Amino acid sequence: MIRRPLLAQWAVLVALALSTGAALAEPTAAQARSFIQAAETRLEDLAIRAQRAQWVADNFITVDTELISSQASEQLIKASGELALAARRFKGLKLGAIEARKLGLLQLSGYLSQAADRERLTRLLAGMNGAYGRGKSCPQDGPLKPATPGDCLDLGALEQVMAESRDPAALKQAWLGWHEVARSYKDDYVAYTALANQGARAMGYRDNGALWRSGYDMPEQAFAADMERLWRQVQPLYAELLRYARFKLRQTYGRDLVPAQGPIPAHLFGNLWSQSWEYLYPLLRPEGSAPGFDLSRVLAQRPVSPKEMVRIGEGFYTSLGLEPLPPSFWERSLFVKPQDREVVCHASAWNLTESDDPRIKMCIRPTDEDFLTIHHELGHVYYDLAYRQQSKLFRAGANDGFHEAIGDTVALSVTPDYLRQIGLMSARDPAGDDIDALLKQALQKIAFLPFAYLVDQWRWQVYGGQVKPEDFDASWWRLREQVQGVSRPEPARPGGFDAGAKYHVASDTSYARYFLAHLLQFQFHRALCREARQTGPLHRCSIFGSRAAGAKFQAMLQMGASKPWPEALQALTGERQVDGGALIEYFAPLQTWLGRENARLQSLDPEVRP
Ligand code: X8Z
Ligand code: ZN
Repeated sequence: MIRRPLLAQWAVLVALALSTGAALAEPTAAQARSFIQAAETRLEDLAIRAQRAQWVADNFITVDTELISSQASEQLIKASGELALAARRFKGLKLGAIEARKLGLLQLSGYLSQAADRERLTRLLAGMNGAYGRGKSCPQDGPLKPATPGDCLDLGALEQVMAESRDPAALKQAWLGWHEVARSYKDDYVAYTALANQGARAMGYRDNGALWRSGYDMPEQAFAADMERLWRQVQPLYAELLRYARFKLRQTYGRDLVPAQGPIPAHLFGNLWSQSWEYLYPLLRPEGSAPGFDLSRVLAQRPVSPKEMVRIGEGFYTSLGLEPLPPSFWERSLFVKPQDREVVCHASAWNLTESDDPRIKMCIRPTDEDFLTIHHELGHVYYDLAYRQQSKLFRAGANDGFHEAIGDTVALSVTPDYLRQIGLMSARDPAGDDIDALLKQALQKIAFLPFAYLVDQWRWQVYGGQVKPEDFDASWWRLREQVQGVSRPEPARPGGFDAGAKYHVASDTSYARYFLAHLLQFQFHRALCREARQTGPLHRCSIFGSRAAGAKFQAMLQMGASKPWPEALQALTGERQVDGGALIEYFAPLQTWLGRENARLQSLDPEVRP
């Protein structure tokens, strides 16, 4: 990235030359090595400071914590930008594979030369993050009108309405209420993306989207093409599921609300973003099937406390031979939503030293959904712990999709058999049949794919300048209608920012990672089941208690980002490409069933075209 003021650029290069005692013009391999070492030390220190400040800001949302956090982030992006720029000096030098990889990783950063720009960027980001965390809807009438006038619903309460209510008016009100929140930070997002682009361009990237796409050990255009290939591979399975959902939603909500063709209103999927449809399960259950096991009911009835839920999650990892979490994890994590202050409840995992201060932050409720999210977050924690012996630049996932896939892989092994083994389910509890279980799983994993695909399709267009601020909503809904098949519950009003109602847009976290993770986790699961000598169908396999699977998993986790990701994938699975084949194999019995069931439902509801 380019354009730090020439003077400052010069100062860095001179400092570098002085520190190594060499001429500026001809950098040597030895200089490159000492540059990398100094860079790692500097980044390590600043990253920990920035994360600690953000931990506090997310746990205590106030004007001051936001400011402190953005200042610490400013120091970090200053350093990473300067180092990215300085790393380019070694281009073309013959180096070992490790040094060359580290120099490449260092350049995956934007560069803003002006302190004022960096400060603005980090302030805007901390502000949006805080606004999202504090976001509320305060209905004055309608079905959600509170008993006490002026009471407001926070994100958790609105999500609960979406999950539990079957009243379309209440669902719509909750949906619209949450989507209003982002309107307040649309201008900030516009200003933020302009600065991020400026930083990316200064490092020679076309825009910040190109910078994001460059983090996958292949040319950025190849990554975009790969995403499209993968979406095409799994799209037919999604289309079958959506078709099935359409028939069933028409039965529940009527033919006026759920059209025979074209997009279905987004507020009917049990989730504010229609990204996971698990709460539709009671409506979509296969007719005549025995109800499956309801983990949420057991967790709430026993009751199992949030901390115990995390302990159970830890128990899965230790059964694979991974280490127990340190005492500090239990002391410092946030498991329960505090009543007396604002926090960012969106679940996250943290590591606040270079090695051994892992934490999670979650507002845990006793639900199946949160139980699985705990496994997801612990996946991040165990990845962090596994690669702690690596040097700073390699202390990361093989790519960000890997990081998101680890815990989900483990959660795929949370089967009825496993729940019986640990006593959460009794021998008498019905396990439900396979189709029932697969449908439940598909409502999370398959329903998620188009959403996970489109979030960054949209952001790449924003960063690329193809989508202008005045078209944010129109372009967002074009994609959601085309890819996901869902529509806005009512026409957008000018100045809205529906994409910003998603945490990852407000916090500028890339989302392609989750799309990759949803394919990778099935590849990992298939390989680990093989390792655990499980020969049955993939959806019944649990690797619980398999040291062999654990060792194989751990071997990949320990690699961190030290090798291009295809090597990490190969170490675990023998494959070198992300591929939807394992997911398709997992859901094969359901796909066959959906085909038959959709044909049957179509004969009952012929308005819906084949
Ligand atoms: O954000 C998350 C995790 C934290 S990395 C809870 N997820 C995505 C989301 O909530 O939108 C997990 C699945 C997708
Ligand atoms: Zn995650």
